[in-house]
Order: sequence, then C-alpha cells, then structure tokens
Amino acid sequence: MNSENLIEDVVAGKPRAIARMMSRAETGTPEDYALMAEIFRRAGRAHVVGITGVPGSGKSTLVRSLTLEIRKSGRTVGIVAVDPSSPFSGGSILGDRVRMNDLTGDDGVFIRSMATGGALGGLARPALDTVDILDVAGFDVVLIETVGVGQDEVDIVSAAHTVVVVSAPGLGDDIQAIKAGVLEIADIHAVSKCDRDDAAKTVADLQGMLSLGRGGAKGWKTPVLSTSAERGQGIEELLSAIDSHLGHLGDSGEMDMRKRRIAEMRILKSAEDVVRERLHAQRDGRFAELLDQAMSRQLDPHSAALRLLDGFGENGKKD
Ligand SMILES: Nc1nc2c(ncn2[C@@H]2O[C@H](COP(=O)(O)OP(=O)(O)O)[C@@H](O)[C@H]2O)c(=O)[nH]1
Ligand SMILES: [Mg+2]
Repeated sequence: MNSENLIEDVVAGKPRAIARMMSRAETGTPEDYALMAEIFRRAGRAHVVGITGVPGSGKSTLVRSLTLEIRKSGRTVGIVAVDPSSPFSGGSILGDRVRMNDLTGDDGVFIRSMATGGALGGLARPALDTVDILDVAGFDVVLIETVGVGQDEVDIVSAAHTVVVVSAPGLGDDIQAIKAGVLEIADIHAVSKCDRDDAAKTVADLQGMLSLGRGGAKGWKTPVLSTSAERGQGIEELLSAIDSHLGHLGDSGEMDMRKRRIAEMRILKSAEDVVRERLHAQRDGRFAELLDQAMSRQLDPHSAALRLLDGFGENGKKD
C-alpha cells in the first residue's frame, strides 16, 4: 500500500489502514512524519474528551459505558487508552481489553491501547497523533483514557477539549492526587462507583474543593456527577454534561483558546523529543569526547551540556 492510499484508506475509515497508520505514528521515521503532517492538516473535527484519574478509579469501566451511550446517540467513538510503563499499573491494559471487549464487534468503535512511548520520546506525541488519526478516520468523539499521574499523562489529557476527572469513593489519597495534579484541568468531575455508600462523601469533598474557587473555565460551572458503570447510573447525565461543555466552548470562544494552547503544548513536546533524539544520535561521537573530559574533571556537566548543544545542527550532527 503506498502512502497516498494509506491516507485515503484512513479517511475512508478502514480499520486496517487506521491501525497501520497508528503504528507508523509510533515509529516516527521521516516518511512517517510526512504522513502524519498530512493527517494533522485534515484533523480538527472530532470532539476530544479526556478521561483521567488514578489507577483503579474506574476509568475504563466508565469509558465502556460512556461509549455505549454515545453510540446510542448515533455517533461513533475512537478510544485511546494510554498507560505508562509503570510497574504499578502493569497488567491494566489487559484488564482494559477485557472491560472493553464487547465494544470490539462494533465498527463504530475503534480502540487503541498504548503502553509506552519510544525508548527516547515521551508518550504525548504518539498519543496525540493517534487522536488525530481517529479524528481523520471520521470518529465523532475521541476518548483519551489516561492516569492523572505524571507530567506526560497530564499533558496528554490537557490536549482534550473536555476533561473528565474520575474519582472513586473511599480513596482519600485520590483527592490528594487530584489536588496536586489535575483538579485545575477538570471540566467535569465524575464520582465513580456511586453504588457504594461512601460515594456521597467524595461528592461533598469535591464540591467543597470547587467552592474554594479552583478549577473550571470562565463561565462554566464544573459539575460533580455521580456515576455507576455497574448499575448504569449517571451515564446519560455524564454524556449530557460533556455535550454541554462542547457547546460552552463554542459559545464562549474558549475553544479557540484551548486549541491554541494545545497546539503550543504539542509543538513544545515535539521539540523536546527532537532534542532528545538528536542528543542520542551524538552519543558515540562528540558525546564520548565530552564525557572523557568530564571524567577527568576538566569539564563540568553543565559546560559539557552547553558544548553538546552549541551549534546544534539539523541532523543531530554538530555543524
Ligand atoms: N462497585 C463498582 N465497581 C466498579 C465500578 N466501575 C468500576 N468498578 C471496579 O473498579 C475496578 C477498577 O476499574 P477500572 O475501570 O479498571 O479502573 P481504571 O484503572 O481507572 O481504568 C474494577 O474492579 C471495576 O470492576 C462501579 O460503577 N461500581
Ligand atoms: Mg483503565
């Protein structure tokens, strides 16, 4: 399949082409980047919704219920499940597959799980390229599931138009983690597992925190919703809040601001990846020389770094 056909097949929504394009986005050879540039040009239509929260908060289960609800409305759904290669979350991708298993027979749903970035780069670039591919393939809503821990994951979910923070009841630390990392970016709070009786306290805690004035966009009152994927409660309300938020972004002009901020973050993230790759490419040549000088303490690490970056050329080689 040549490159042009690949793009056209992605546009036509052919699953094999979509999967192949996603693999190429992850590999990232210069030819792959050229393809992704074309994908990027054509993207921008889907509503991108981030679902975040600590491991075990019920994100995948909620993504499954939410997907079924969105499908009822006739819209199609792309899912990007990002999991860091952390030993704490090992095996959860397998769990996610099981939880979302019954979605795979529906061609209005496409699921992509991503475990790790390349050895060098972060996860943000390939994850957000994957979102663009689903967008271009015509999926109306793209859900990004990611744990709200770690800068890369927070960056990924911040690239969504609408961010849902999922909190399970009874996890005191959960609230702490949210405070530290993702409270500011929540457009909607979903308290999962509301079939459990300690859910009301979590709802009250979150409402208390919101009343302190943190989080939320201008003119948008961040709702705290109770959901139970198990009992199918609150899922309609969650989708309706997600749709209202999209409406709010359009009406208030906030969508353009968000898109600008997202583009800025993606450029900076990509620049970091490029620098890292180029530095790595130098490791055998100039780097070895500087390392020897540092070993003999002729050169300090900071000065060595400046020299390494000095005249940083186009192809990872010193000019
Ligand atoms: N009681 C109850 N348990 C749930 C609910 N949603 C998820 N769980 C359980 O919580 C655990 C973690 O769910 P999962 O969706 O994998 O969380 P994730 O790590 O955030 O993706 C699983 O054992 C689920 O069965 C719910 O609505 N009610
Ligand atoms: Mg999960």
